[in-house]
Amino acid sequence: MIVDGNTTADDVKMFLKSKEGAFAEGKSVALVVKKGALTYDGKPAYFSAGTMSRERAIELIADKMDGSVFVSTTGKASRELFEIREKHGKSHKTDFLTVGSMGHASSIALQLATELPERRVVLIDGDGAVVMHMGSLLVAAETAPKNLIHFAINNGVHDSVGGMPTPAKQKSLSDIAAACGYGRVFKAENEDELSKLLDKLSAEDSEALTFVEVITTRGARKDLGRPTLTAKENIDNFTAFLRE
Ligand SMILES: Cc1ncc(C[n+]2csc(CCOP(=O)(O)OP(=O)(O)O)c2C)c(N)n1
Repeated sequence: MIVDGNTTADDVKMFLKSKEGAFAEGKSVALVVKKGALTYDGKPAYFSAGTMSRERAIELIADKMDGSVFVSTTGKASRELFEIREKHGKSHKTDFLTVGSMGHASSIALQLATELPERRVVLIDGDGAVVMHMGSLLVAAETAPKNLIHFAINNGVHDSVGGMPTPAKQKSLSDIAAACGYGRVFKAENEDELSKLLDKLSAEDSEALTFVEVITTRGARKDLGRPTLTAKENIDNFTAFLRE
């Protein structure tokens, strides 16, 4: 069934009723929902105390942590990192963009940091992604590679897919990371704080697994594009870079 702006709740109910036989036989039934078919009159409660955009935060992290191995989370964060590299004339080979598997960037970065103790691994995560696989925080804290810096961009929403609030709104991810056992935890609420913290982190040899919660605004540039390299090209270039 195709659901569009003219479909009523009764149409859907009747359709599902007509498929009871198929359900009883264990068959699959599909409802395809057209863009714009669903509306919502309620007002979500947003939290965003931030003044800096996610893209600016990622630009600062990419710039000041230059020379690191990067892993970025699913969605617009990875698209922004890709465009930042283009803008700065930098190679994409240092960056693993986690396509599709939201929440897994942290486990990918953890394993990389464990396997590559001589390299600094920078993880750019999202609050929705942290919430989705929060157990990974405990695993990371137990493994505790001191060459991993876990940045969690907290805009309070699933920005990449329409901006629905995440359960992380008004919760402190940095407090949660500390409670999970991360060795060092920071929170940057604006560009100045992030910039100063990055200067400190980039200049030192880290002694502990580090978590940085970065508070940002919601939303992205209207003209944000998509990576022009395929996921296969990304992984091929990235693995070649790791072997260098
Ligand atoms: C397992 C899985 N569930 C859902 C999605 C769809 N999805 C892609 S990005 C995203 C939102 C990510 O939210 P957050 O981590 O807060 O980052 P933001 O988009 O706010 O930068 C969702 C739900 C997905 N790719 N994979």
